Amino acid sequence: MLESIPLISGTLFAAVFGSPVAHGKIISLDVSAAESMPGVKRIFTYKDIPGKNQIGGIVPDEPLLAEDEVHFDGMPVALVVAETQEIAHAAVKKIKIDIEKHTVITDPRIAQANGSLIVPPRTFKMGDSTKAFKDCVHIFEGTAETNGQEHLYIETQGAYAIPAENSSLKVYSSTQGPTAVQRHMAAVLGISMHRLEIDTVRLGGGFGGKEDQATSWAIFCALAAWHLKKPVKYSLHRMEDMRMTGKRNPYSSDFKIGLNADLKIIAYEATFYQNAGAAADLSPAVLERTLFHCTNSYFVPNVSATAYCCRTNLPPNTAFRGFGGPQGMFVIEAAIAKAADALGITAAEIQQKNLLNTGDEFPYGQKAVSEASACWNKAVDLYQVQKIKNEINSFNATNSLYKKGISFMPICFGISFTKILMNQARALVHVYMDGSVNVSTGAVEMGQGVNTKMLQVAATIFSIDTNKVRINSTNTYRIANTSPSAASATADLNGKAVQIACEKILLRLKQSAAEIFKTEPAVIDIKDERILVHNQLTDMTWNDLVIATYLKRISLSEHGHYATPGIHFDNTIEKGHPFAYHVYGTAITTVTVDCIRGIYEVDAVRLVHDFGTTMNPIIDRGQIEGGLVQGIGWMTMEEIVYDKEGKLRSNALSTYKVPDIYSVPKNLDIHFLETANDNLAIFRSKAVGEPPLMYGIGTYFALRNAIKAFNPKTAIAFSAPMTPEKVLMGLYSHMERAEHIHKTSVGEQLIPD
Ligand code: LUZ
Ligand code: MOS
Repeated sequence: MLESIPLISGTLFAAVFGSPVAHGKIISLDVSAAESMPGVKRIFTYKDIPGKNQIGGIVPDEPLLAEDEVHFDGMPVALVVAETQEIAHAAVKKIKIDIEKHTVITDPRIAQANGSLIVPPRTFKMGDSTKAFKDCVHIFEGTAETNGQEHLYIETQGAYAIPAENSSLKVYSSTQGPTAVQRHMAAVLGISMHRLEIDTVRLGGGFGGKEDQATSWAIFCALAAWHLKKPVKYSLHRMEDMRMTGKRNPYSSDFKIGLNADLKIIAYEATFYQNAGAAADLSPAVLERTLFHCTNSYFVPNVSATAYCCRTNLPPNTAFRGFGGPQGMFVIEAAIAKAADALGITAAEIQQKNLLNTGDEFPYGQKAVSEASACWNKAVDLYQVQKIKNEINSFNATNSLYKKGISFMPICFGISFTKILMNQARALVHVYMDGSVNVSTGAVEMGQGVNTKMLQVAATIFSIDTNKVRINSTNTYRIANTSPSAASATADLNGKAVQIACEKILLRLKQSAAEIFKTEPAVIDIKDERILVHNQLTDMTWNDLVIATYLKRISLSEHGHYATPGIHFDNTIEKGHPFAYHVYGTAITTVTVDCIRGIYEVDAVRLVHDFGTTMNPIIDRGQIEGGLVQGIGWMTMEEIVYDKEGKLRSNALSTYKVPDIYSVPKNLDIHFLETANDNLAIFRSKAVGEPPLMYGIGTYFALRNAIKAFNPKTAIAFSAPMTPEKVLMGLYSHMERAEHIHKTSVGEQLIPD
């Protein structure tokens, strides 16, 4: 987005000096050499902050600029402002700092053992798991690990701050949450929010990485612009962005699962150690969603799940598509896989028997309106699963260097911000006298297509051509107190606000037409820009009615407000009805593993997804495709590596592998399960942003099954991502298999088709 905003001449450029040490006490900071470089305008430290040096959203534990301690490698210490971006970066290298090093903790379990928690632990409980385990025939315990994930939005973090009239600022920010930027900027500058116009045109991707973490970069620009009275821009270099910003929270977890003789899961216990990094950021909320989704798509009558938000010396980890949900789901899928291994059956047998039914209770008290079995059964029939299984079995029986694996991945994701108050949105709709319509909402377009959906809502309510509607940038002067575009809920919340505003204007237009036709508003309709009376076409068009209404001095503008009804949650008892509805689906994944090299391909992902009644199949399909591939990346190749000193080793795209076109499943089938249940989705078109990421978990378990086909005794740990290195180790954890390879006969099919 920043690239599309023309630069004002005289614009200065910023760059941050980040701590070279992950934990320590600052003894001295010397910026003199940097400050005297030609082209450097000024260097700012925390001492230059007019208001509060604090940007923590949930917990006030995050200074904008370090004062006397540093808590992660790359933590901002000073801000350089220069005539060019190159000079700013060169000056950063001339800053000298002396730090007394303290112990660096990167492991959440060590942090927890040291009592280093950001918020007190939370426990979700239903039934009595301790008692229920006594009735279980089969009990299995284990651990599971999921690593972090780099957001890798194509557009890095950045902002452009421009001094405006009367001690105010206009700040273009690549943020999912313009209000979060405005609120923290006001506090740091010590001014009121009404002086800060944050404007967001569209982002080159967010994925959660700009829900909270866009704020600091916008404030850096604003701080410099405020002091220097000049426009200041900062678009991070990719390596700055990777080093200084937080990622998906890694988790280390323990599980215990108990089944009865019929393979019903009777009891489940889990302990989640969340690696939050050096500050709270959104981690306490992410932690909560892990608990909400700890039983995924299954009904378990006795559950006890505890989660620890552990402070470590990594950059503060944050929201990432799924927001802790995927981390929780991976653990119960690992528990089921472990049980299936021990019982000599497929995980699918256990999964299928335990799918949620309508009326079943989640551990947090809400009752399910479930499409879990509908999605699963449809997938089994539509994709002829028995045939796929037979093909895999015969392939595996006749190939020893390649093995195939299959998995099922049912998903269930709750739609609404888990913080009830965030489930509100507003829209401002103007109908101009020429019949064109301008819509502003709190929704931020970041490639997910929300602006197109907002446009569809307005055009549908008015029954006018979409060319008549324009969606504005997201701007804090037009729409106030917005929730971030997050939680898959943006189209629902803002779409409903657009709907409310448009319906109010529509009613006035109908009243106006009724006066003209000397009848009742109830018999007036607008269809395809024509006015109907008693379902009879008239000569009057949309444009005629608009101008006639304006001439009667009737308002053609409206501000709509929507707050999701019926949701509540009491966190003193951890029970309530926090979600407007749930989204369901099932993915069937098949993979082929090269058993010499450890590399693999995803042959096919065939899924059935609960869209409700989609309002835009092209956008929704795009969300499924993107989410799935992003989930496959998280589960297979994307490996974040911090060393013991807390330094990011996977700090560029040469050392951090993300999915490319070759990682996309060779075959991708998406079936739209159309469900017509009344729900709180906009036009009953269910939220689609985050849920598909979790289908990627299926790839992990399909790979594990392929490894088992080669080496049934493999001791492979539940540790994602399943990189080719881990696959190789899994394949050869028993050396007798090497002999098997030598026996491969000439002429055997080496390359699968
Ligand atoms: N952000 C947030 C989210 O602040 N609260 C949530 O519940 C949430 N869920 C998913 C993604 N982002
Ligand atoms: Mo998000 S993880 O919906 O910002």
